[in-house]
Amino acid sequence: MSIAQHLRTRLVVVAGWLAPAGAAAQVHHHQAAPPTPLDLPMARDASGTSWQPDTTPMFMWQWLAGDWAFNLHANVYAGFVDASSDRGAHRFAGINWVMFAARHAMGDGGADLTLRTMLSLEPLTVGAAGYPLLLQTGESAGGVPLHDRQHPHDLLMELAVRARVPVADAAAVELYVAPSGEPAIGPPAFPHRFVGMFDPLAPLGHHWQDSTHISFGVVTAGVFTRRWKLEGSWFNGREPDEDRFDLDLRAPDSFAARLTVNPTDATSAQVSWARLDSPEQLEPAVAIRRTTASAAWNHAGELGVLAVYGRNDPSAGPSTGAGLVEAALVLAPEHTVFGRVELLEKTGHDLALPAALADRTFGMAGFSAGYVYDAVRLGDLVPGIGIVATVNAIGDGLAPFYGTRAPWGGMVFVRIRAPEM
Ligand SMILES: [Cu+2]
Repeated sequence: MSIAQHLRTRLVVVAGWLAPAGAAAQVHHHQAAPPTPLDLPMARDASGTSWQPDTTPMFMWQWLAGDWAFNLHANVYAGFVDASSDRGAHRFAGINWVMFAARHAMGDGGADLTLRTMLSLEPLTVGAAGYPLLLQTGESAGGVPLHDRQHPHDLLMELAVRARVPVADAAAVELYVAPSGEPAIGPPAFPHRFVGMFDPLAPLGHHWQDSTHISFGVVTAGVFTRRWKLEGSWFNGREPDEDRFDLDLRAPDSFAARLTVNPTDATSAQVSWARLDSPEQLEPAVAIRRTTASAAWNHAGELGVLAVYGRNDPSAGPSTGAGLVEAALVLAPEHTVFGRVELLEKTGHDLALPAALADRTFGMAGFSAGYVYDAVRLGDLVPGIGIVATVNAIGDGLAPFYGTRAPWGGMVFVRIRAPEM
């Protein structure tokens, strides 16, 4: 072997040894996003501290600057909402949120720190009385409980700091502190789920499932591996008040616990339990125990399905439950169809029926289908146009208040979102 050949062999061996470090340095030089604890995929991050399947597509703009990664997500709908029946109405409405996150590595061990805020202009574009949505309930306007309207989100939907620190080869801890944020209850909140990227309208059962996604004062601590996470939250359980521009901070009075499991890259499931001490401003003496279970599946970023069941057991009045199955199917980058089925119970009190019916429970169903066309070829900003229609089914007990057993509603809209990464 010549000296040149010998040297070349040595160089190849040395290069082999150096390759991992060299590759990492090169990636660093080209500004990769900071590493995540346990190498968790970024796509798993959903609203608050919740998880979704790793195969869920990420709709966002990302910048890297220094050791920081900045993400901006947006979903902005504007359109005409219509609801039939004696309790229906119609109006133009803007349904929207943007989310900005900055993530930074802490040390060399894979720990990271995330600052995140989520904002909505719905207080201006939906208005205090909300948009028409048949059988919807929850929160209030003018001191009166809202019914058949969806309340606006607050301006400051989230203002949060999250730290994740590996504590062993396969385990890490997480701490989330949020003046406005989401405690560990339920699946990812509806506006941030895969179907929520296409369907602007809120689920009728979200006050049984994930309505706590805007809570003013949340501390969550969790421990996780690559496949499961166990979390506990201590938080202010009071729902947002009618002033949608401020932070409704109160002393934490409520607790939640959640176990999330992602057994495969395409699946995520959770069970959670919460005690909301005094969620309703108009009924401060009533506490609610909430139990939820959900499972999500996303096939290759093209088909997403989520099922959730939530149950409220109040300290006064009957217990009620709400089930939901929703799905979105991306037929081609431009064409998406979606649907949602809800089966649930609400009380006469929820629906603001006459006092004699307050403690009576009414069954109801909602069947929604929709389509969105996205102009994906335009690049960095994806405008779209879409439609969603819902038919509800109600029983003889409720029909007199609606004048029909099958009230319907829907929305035609334009929509702007971030491109898929
Ligand atoms: Cu709500």
